Amino acid sequence: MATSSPQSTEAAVRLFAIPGELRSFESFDRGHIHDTFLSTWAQDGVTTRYLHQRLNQNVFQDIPGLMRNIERVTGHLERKLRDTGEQDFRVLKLVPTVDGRSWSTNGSGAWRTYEYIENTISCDTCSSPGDAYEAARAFGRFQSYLQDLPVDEVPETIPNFFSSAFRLRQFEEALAADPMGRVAGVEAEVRFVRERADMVNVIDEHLGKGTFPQRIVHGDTKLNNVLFDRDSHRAVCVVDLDTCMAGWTLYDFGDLARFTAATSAEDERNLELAGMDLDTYRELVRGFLDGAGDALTDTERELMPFAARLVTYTVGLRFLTDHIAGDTYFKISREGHNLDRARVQLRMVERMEALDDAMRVT
Ligand code: GN1
Ligand code: MG
Repeated sequence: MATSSPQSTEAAVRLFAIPGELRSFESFDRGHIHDTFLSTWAQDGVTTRYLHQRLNQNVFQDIPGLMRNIERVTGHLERKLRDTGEQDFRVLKLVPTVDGRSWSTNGSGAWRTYEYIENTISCDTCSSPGDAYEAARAFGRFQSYLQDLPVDEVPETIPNFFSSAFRLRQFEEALAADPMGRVAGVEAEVRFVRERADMVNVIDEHLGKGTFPQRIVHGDTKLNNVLFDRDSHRAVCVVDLDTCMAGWTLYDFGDLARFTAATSAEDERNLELAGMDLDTYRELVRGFLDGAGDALTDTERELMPFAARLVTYTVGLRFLTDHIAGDTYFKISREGHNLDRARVQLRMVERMEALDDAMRVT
């Protein structure tokens, strides 16, 4: 994706109906997919900030569908919180364009804008077990609020996004094509992945049999997708609604464990540091169950440790596939970045296998 110049970024920011005068804008480094910017506006002595994103159209080929989903989800959550009177949880608010739409395009791409939520912080690691609990409860609550929104109203915008079996097929295709000649350098990882290929069908089989239903999930439950109140460290908002669509409940729990219970950064190069922290994992279980309430069936509870392993395996597979395919999907900032990310995930899977008994949810 071409980078956007300051001029085109400014022009994009001005596509939105923001009152006041634009004072400044800066790049705001977030995630592996979109380009994010923060702008500051002044009106009557008050400054207000906004978050703008240039959407990655290589990853999201159906931008109207993506934005329609986000409108539906934020609208539903707003109504829900209004009806229940809960005031400790906030919903992302889209800022309309000057012609009243939720997104727009200019020469540099497709753009959307959110109100920036002040006095909050996002974290890449937990500063206490309480952070893990809070984040998990927030994602659990988020999912439970969406339970009564029919899944066909928030369809997949990236086909098969949550299907591990599909991810394995993409991996095998990349291996066979080997466009960069990188397969020879990842033999151990390929073996590791193939030895565990059986895992990928388990969830699809349950969904097929109807053991548990498809539900609308968040789909990217990294710790840094929760905003914490700066002072109290209570979780106040769940952000990054791009992958909020029809999926399986435990994907959210699994991805939460993958990222938040990790003992290292997602892209750590020293694999000695990679692994999973059991105490953090247990806080995540407790928080997610408290937040999701009775939404989970008994089978889903039993599958929580498996989901953690499967999602970690699947995201590892995606990073490895992208490394082999030539880094066309995830943004990278160094050579071998996707391979480093993949190796951390696979090491975590190994640790989770060893901890399987201890990870059980009783
Ligand atoms: C991507 O860009 P970010 O960090 O929000 C990806 C997720 C992965 C994650 C891995 C649309 O999310 O699925 O789990 O990277 N998002 C998409 O860190 O593919
Ligand atoms: Mg995301």
